Amino acid sequence: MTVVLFVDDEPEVTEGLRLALRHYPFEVLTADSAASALDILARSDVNIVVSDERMAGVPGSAFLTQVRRDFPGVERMLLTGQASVEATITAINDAQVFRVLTKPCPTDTIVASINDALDAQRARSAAGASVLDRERSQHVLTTAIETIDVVYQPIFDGHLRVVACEALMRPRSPVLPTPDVLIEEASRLSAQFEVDRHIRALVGAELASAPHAPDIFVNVLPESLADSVLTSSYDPLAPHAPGIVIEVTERANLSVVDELQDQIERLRARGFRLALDDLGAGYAGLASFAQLQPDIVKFDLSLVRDIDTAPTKAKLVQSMVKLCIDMGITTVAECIENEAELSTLQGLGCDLFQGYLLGRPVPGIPVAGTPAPI
Ligand code: G
Ligand code: MN
Repeated sequence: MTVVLFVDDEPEVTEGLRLALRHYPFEVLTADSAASALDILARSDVNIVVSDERMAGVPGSAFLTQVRRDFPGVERMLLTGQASVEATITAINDAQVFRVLTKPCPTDTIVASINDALDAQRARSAAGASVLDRERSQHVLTTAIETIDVVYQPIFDGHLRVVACEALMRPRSPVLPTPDVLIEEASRLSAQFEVDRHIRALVGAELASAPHAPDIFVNVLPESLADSVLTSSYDPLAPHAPGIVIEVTERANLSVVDELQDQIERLRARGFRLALDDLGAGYAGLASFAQLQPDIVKFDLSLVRDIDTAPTKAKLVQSMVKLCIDMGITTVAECIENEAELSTLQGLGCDLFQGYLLGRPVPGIPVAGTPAPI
């Protein structure tokens, strides 16, 4: 229950208020001086103090200033017959009262003012809590991002030699332990840039000491496509751009990216190539295809799995391979797990191959030209 403390040196006034509010859901406390009011505040959980100005001893505005300092969670209002300008200024500037009311004050006005003050109090504490919560979450996320390791999965050409690899993040955070949960949390906090910049920094640092590096495919979240750092000369991957393929998943809704076409042009101008990841996963597929105009497409696991025994998948891949040949686009089949899938995909004319059959993601950039272990 809301507790309201009325402070007035005339007992008729506080009794009148107690009577007026008896049918409202407020617990009414009264005090006849600032001193006894402070005593009550120290002992009870009061939500709102409503004080007279002219009282023997301490004036109401000075008393409310003290309340603000000593009991900052308690809302304050002044209820006065003759407020001087000075008293009102003190009440507003120093006591930061929620409202100044004049006597005689209709019960409705008092009740409405109490309710408004309570609403304001709740809104403030919710905002305070959410700022705190946000800061805490952001700290957890930043700490988790710092734990990220990057591993590299080799990608092979038709002769099964390494021509590229995909950089994949592996968070080591106990709180955000997988890429999916880490990305979800980053999205909730609109911190996708932070994740992707960190990964690019790790890849850039690793590339600086990898003289025989193949091309590197780096996943970026769709929101990060809009990151101006990505297209700047100081991005950690900028010096390596001709050897970098930026992967954007087909699952992405690219409409979240403002000025997508301009940004894509900037990426290309820097020398990056673009890959459409997870094609066939059944999301925005062809729309993303048209928007991104990729240099490379990667066929999703759902198309690759059991393609040797699934004629419809084989037909789909075959026609997409044909389309990609027509458009000068390189095709990659990913998530290949057995030789039957591999030989079917080779037969259908895919250009490049990736999957556990040929190589798992491991630390360190592989050397270009390394043969597959099969
Ligand atoms: O969406 P994207 O293609 O970027 O996801 C790559 C993920 O797929 C990585 O987490 C990687 O470890 C996983 N992956 C790589 N090769 C295989 C595979 O052969 N089978 C399966 N199931 N997953 C794979
Ligand atoms: Mn990928």
